[in-house]
Amino acid sequence: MKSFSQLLIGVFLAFGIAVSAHAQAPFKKAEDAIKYRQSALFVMAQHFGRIGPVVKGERPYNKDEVAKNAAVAEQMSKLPWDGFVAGTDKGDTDAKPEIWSDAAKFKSAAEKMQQEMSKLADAANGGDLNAIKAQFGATGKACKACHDDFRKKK
Ligand code: ASC
Repeated sequence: MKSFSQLLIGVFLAFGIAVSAHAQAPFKKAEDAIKYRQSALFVMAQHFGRIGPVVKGERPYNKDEVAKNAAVAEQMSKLPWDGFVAGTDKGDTDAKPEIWSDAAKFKSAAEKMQQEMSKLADAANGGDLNAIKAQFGATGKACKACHDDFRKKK
């Protein structure tokens, strides 16, 4: 049977682990949160951007290629948001303070972009180039809308 002091040590250990996990969850440093969200958005933009020449007719349409790019972009679209940790409008970032002061609007803009990116992935899987073209435009609008309101102009 465990002694009271052993139980007490157990409780303190569990609490200590919970506290340290919280301190690290999900980022150890503000810079990591900024780098994380920028990285996800960068990879997303790379794969979204690769579909651009196809919808403009500058590159032959290949269904698998577009579907793969759209799938990666869709996955990436889900990631940046927990990187917008409170207080990380300082440092190496173009994030506007409105992200935090108008959080509901930012959330809905972020959700809109994810929905449009998912619709693009669906269209890409469908294989109808005209539908892909239309949805590529709609998705780009959602990217831009969020930048207009929440990203500092360079
Ligand atoms: C892109 C990209 C964006 C959006 C935006 C759409 O390819 O990198 O941020 O499209 O420019 O207006």
